[in-house]
Amino acid sequence: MKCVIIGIAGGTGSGKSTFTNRLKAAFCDDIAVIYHDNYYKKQDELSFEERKKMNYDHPEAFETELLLKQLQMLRNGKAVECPVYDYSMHNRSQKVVKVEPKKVILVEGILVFADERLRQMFDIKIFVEADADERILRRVIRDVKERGRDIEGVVEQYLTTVKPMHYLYVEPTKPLADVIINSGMNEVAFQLVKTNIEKILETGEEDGSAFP
Ligand code: UZR
Ligand code: MG
Repeated sequence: MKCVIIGIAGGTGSGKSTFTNRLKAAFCDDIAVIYHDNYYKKQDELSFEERKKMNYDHPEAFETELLLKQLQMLRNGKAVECPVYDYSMHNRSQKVVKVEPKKVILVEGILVFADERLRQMFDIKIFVEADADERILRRVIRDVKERGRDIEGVVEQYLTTVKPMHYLYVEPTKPLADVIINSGMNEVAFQLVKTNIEKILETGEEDGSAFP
């Protein structure tokens, strides 16, 4: 089975997970989704306080080798067991999720275009962009509501690592994308990508013709 791997990158809070999750909801079991965040390195040897201070916005924070290996396995038609990350613990959890090989695989994360080997894996590269003020506002709400953080901690993390790393490693990958989407909440962009995936699922081919 020929499979098409679609990379979805973008800054924190740009709406790339929302965009990805909407596609997953639209296609359910017809497509597979993998989140690079789940491949943050295991850090069992560090204390919670030490883990809290780590730089999670650097390409080295991820075990990208494992993701590359698992994408290759999916390409070869084999199911994989993806790790699951626990943000409130700043560590990988004990859980794994089984991901079956599908014709279309979405791979989402802030830094999925920062690694040359990963970039080579993608048949289509989509970058979700949004203004920095919108991204930080969304991030504050999300990290407090869903990731067990307090406002002061989110702001400090944003200013010390998230923002500088964004301009160093995330933003420079934008020109490497095939398509740049203006926010993950963009309905027109969503419909365009959805239509393209429908076409791939029908024909099994990706010739780029569904994109303007
Ligand atoms: P998205 N992250 C944490 O805050 N703690 C962790 O243990 C692991 C990751 C954050 C990470 C990055 N940054 O900005 C964000 N920090 O998760 C990526 N600091 O996730 O794209 O959903 O915002
Ligand atoms: Mg996300």
